[in-house]
Amino acid sequence: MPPTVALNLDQYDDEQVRLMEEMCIVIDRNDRKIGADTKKNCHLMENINKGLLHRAFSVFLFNSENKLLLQQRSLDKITFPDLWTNSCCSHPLNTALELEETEQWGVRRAAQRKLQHELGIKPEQVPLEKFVFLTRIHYLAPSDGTWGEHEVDYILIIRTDVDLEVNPNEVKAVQYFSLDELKAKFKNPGDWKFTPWFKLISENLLFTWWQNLDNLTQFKEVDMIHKL
Ligand code: DMA
Ligand code: MN
Repeated sequence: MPPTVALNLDQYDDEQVRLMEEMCIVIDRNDRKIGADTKKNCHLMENINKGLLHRAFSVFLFNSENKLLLQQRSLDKITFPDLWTNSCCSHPLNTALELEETEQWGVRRAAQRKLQHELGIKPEQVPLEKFVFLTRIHYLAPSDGTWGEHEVDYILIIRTDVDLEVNPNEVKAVQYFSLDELKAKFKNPGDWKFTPWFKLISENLLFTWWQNLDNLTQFKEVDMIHKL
């Protein structure tokens, strides 16, 4: 066995290193809590390869013209830097408020918290009741040799016009896309690269939801976990 190389975080942004100490919710394949661990441990491929799985959420924010807000992750992000992705993603933390499973209140609170942190959206503009929870997605995706994702990802849709004040430590750029514009961008990405989860969700589920934004409840699968 080769000796384990100590992980050196000095090369990364200080604030992003600090956020690696957040406590994520560790779950089993049925999304039942079995513990808690740091964001850092949850995102090391070494642990993911042993099965470590955590809870996450993905927000798809549409404006009143049915355009989807995309963000480009900042170069400071430790996982998946510089990639284009859905409006906002992160993790509910291991706190009483964000652990609450009834009506997905915990995940909704985490979404509201991170929309403010990453995009400067005031909580009043994204009330908890306004998120539509559709389904959960279980996926695994490496970022580089060291880091990756292995999550059960709660899909939250919200339709509302918001004011943005982007946090440059999190987000490099934002852009709204119509469905046709995004399809065209996927076909002709130029120098754009997309996160694996955004590609997976787009290819499998997103376009159907997008075409039915007025009737989303038919796609609610509260007990389902898609394995993508
Ligand atoms: C993690 O997102 C969640 C998903 C669904 C990939 P992230 O890396 O943007 O989390 P954070 O913003 O907390 O770093
Ligand atoms: Mn994660």
